[in-house]
Amino acid sequence: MKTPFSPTAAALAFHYISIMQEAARHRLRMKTPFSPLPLRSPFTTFAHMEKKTHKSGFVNIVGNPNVGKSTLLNVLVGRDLSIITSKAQTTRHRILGIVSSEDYQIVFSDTPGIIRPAYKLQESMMEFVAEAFEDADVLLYMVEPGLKELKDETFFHRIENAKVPVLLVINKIDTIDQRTLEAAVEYWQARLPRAEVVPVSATERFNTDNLLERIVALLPEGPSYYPEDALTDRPERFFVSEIIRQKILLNYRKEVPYSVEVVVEEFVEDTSLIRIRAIVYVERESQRGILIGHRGEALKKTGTQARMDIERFFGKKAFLELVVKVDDDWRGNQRKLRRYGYLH
Ligand SMILES: Nc1nc2c(ncn2[C@@H]2O[C@H](COP(=O)(O)OP(=O)(O)OP(=O)(O)O)[C@@H](O)[C@H]2O)c(=O)[nH]1
Ligand SMILES: [Mg+2]
Repeated sequence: MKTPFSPTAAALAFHYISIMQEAARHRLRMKTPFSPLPLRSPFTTFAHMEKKTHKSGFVNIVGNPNVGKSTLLNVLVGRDLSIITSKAQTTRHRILGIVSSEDYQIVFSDTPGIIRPAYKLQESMMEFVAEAFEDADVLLYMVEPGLKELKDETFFHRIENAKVPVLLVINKIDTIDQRTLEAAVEYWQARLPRAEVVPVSATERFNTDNLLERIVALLPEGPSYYPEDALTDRPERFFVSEIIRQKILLNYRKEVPYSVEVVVEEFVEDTSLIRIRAIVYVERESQRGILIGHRGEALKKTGTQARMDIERFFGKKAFLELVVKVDDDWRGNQRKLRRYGYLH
């Protein structure tokens, strides 16, 4: 069942009840592969021959760290393009996810969570966010329950004064009750009166179909930017390095994962196997030791986990070699950041 979108707080709260009642059925449905794209009919009908307007545009997801931006991108695109962890600052790049149908093409952008930069890498990350403000046709400003404001006021002003439609997406509504949701909706409607408030749960896929419908309604008319079968702008190596970095974020603590950059040196694919050699750069010798661990066990575990995800991602067996090297202070060095693709 589809929950009709309504921008008013009372109606949203009402629909929220029915959303929650649909939860069990929804979860069942999600056991089948998720496809956000309308399936094409193999038959030509007159309806297909009618001249319809085509819509297209950039829909850029911005917000605080850890609110679920990458989770939403993956749900809307229907593929795990962006890595997800419970740690803040998981995403470091702007990552495109493209959804095409006969009537529209949406180019979604996942972006790093907005922070006050403390070092050059974070400055570059905030540049990617700034670019996402520049070229958006629709802005998705994502928040989570708890009403945390953006760390950077200038970004908030840009949302307030945006010339394009803003959808204020309250994510993680599975974690709150109805009264809290109502209060959150009222708060955000008062705080950003020009934005449309859309509560969702990305992990539970509550209301994400309606969000997609709203996005399509707000898209400008225009031709596709990318070929219809394009899924992203990133090469295969990027996804390999991100999967490895995700396992490092999950397996190591404190500053270690944030000091890591992964470079895929070799990616050779034949009919049955992908051979990958990746270098994991850290900033100091002590971090190298931590990464490798006692008798290399920590690195081995990370490598195995990464290989399994790489195999799932590409649908093929993989051989993964990980090498750890030190690259002093790379996060604060302009030249090195350029080499790693953080500067244009
Ligand atoms: N309960 C709940 N958790 C969610 C939901 N969406 C995302 N999460 C969790 O929130 C955490 C952060 O998710 P991400 O998608 O990595 O968040 P992000 O905004 O991309 O984070 P950064 O890249 O660090 O800015 C993960 O543990 C997700 O599983 C949701 O709808 N409900
Ligand atoms: Mg992210």
